[in-house]
This record gives sequence, C-alpha cells and structure tokens, in this order.
Amino acid sequence: MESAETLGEVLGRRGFGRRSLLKFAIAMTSSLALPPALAPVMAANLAKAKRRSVIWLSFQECTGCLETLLRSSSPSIEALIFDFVSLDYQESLMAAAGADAERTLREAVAANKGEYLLAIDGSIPVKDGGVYSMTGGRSNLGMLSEIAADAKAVLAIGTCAAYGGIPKAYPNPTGAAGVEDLISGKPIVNIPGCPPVPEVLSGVLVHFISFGHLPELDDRKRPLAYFGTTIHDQCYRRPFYDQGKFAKSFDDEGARQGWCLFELGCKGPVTHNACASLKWNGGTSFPIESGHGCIGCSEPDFWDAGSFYTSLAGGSSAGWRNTGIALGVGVAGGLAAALSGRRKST
Ligand code: FSX
Repeated sequence: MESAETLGEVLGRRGFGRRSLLKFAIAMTSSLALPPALAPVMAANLAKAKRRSVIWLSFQECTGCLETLLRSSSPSIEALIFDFVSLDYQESLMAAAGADAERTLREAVAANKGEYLLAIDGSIPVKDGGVYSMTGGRSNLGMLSEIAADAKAVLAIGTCAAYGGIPKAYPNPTGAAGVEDLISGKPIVNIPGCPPVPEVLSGVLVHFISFGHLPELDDRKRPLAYFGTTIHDQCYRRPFYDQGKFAKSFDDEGARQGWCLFELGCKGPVTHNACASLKWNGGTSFPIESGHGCIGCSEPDFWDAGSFYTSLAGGSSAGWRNTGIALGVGVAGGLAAALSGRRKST
C-alpha cells in the first residue's frame, strides 16, 4: 500500500532520468490542454510524488472497461505511472478471493482513509434495496456509499458508472443509476465511453498525482481537455462533411473514398469524446477510421437513443434531439458552429 519511495526514485532505479520525466510531462500537459509552462512543474511534482492508493469497485458492467484499460500498452514511463498507483483492491486482478478479499478491502480503506481514490466501473442497481448486484453479501449501493465516504475523489469509469449505461437502458429492470446520481459532497470525475479511452484515465491520474486535485471538468463532470469537443470537431473526415460529400452506403464509392458517414447514422456531431484525437490501440485507429459511424457511447442514454444507422438529420433519431444540442440539419458547416461550444463546469 503506502510506499516511501518517490516516483523519481522508482524511475531512477529503472533507468529513467529527469529528462525522460520532463519529456513525459510535456506530452501529458499537452494531452491535458495545460499551458506548456506547467510541464517542468508537473515533472518536478511527479518526481516527488508518493504512491497514491486506488480502490476499484466493479458493479453492473461487462468488464469491457477494465479490459480496455489493461490493454493500454503504452510507453514504459506511462506503465510506471500506473505502477506508481497502488491498486489496493480490484476483484478481477487481485489474487485474494472471498473473505481474504473482503479483509483486503477493509484494510485498504482503513490504511488510506481520506486519501484514496475510489474508481467505480459499472452502474449501481437501486431497485428492491439494491439486491440485483451484491458482493460478499453487501449491495453495490451500500458499498458505494460506505467506501466513497472516506475517498479523496471518485472516478466513474465508463458510461455505466457515469450515467447508468447499458444496464440503465429501457426497461432498466434493476433500477440502475450512475455514481453521480447517488453520491454527493465528493469530487467526482466522469470518464464515459463504452468502453472509455484508456489514455483519458492516465491523464486524470497523472493530473491528480501531480497537482493533488482533478483536472478541469465540464458541466457533466468530464475532463474538459478530453470531452470539450465533439468527435465531429476532430474527425479526419470532416473536410468531406464541409464539402457535402457523404457516403450513402457502407460499400459505395463514397465510402471507398473515405467520405463523411453522417448520412449512415454517425453520432460524432453530438458525441463528446477523445476517440478522434487519441484514437485506440496505441493511436492506431478509431471506429470512424475503420469505416463505421460513431454510436455515441460516451453520451447519457446512448443505447435508448439508438438509431445507430439513422442519420441525425431525421428518421428515428428523436432520442438524440433530447441532448439539448441544436442541429443545423443538412446545412454543411452550420452544424459545426452549433456544436463547437466547449461546455464548462460551473
Ligand atoms: Fe459499461 Fe464497463 Fe460499457 Fe462494459 O466496466 S461502459 S457495459 S464497456 O464494462 O461498464
């Protein structure tokens, strides 16, 4: 759990000097949209930082979030940053099970009271007293309220934890809810996405380790640096949208030329996430680059809004009209102006 070693010492032992840490800090300040002048400050703070305890609880979910985070094979220094977080409890990764696991959780909470980060993936069922998801005889609901009480901050990882996600989809048989619906009085950061982009979690953790608080958030408690723009704002197919060049089917000449997927149902114009900039699998690609439109998985109620293959311009896309975002439907360029405002937390 608690380690006396600083990150600078850990890195030094593994052959990474001050220069490597500064290069990493320059990349991270850029990723977090911080002023470049903060890079040396971040590097110095990281060098002095101690291990930060993370307690991770998995509730109603498909384990896609954990899978994707485990596959964020990144530069070695980033891996070390993750090593530097003391993951004191995570049911799927820890060796302990049963009563041993319960004891580990109690000890981690007691040893790091008021200082640990609480990571949640999955939604919380509240119907019928929360009986639809239990661990060690305790409901997710009970565990969340008890363990969040002594957390420094709560990270809601994935759309399920942030907004209820797929478990909350109609008819929501378990009464699934997101973390922010149930917890108050604690700093909460939402990192939505089904699953979320792993590098966003890296950025949030690095910011917290460096500066002791969460990065700037928008009005949905999402890190502004990663969710301040839409997929559409950063999409490499955007020039085709502006030229009015749209694929009409997934195998027509327009699709082969890489034209805009808007008319095939892409929800990029109303979806805030970092897929188009950070991409996936170490920056290899993202769904739109693979020829499929965005399904909007990082927005609340995306599953019920559905209509994945219906254009936002009409048809059965009524669910998306509830996002509160005005669409300049069918007017190339007008959409961008309607959507490009960065929403900021108050
Ligand atoms: Fe939900 Fe995550 Fe989607 Fe799955 O933990 S955000 S269903 S990728 O696994 O919670």
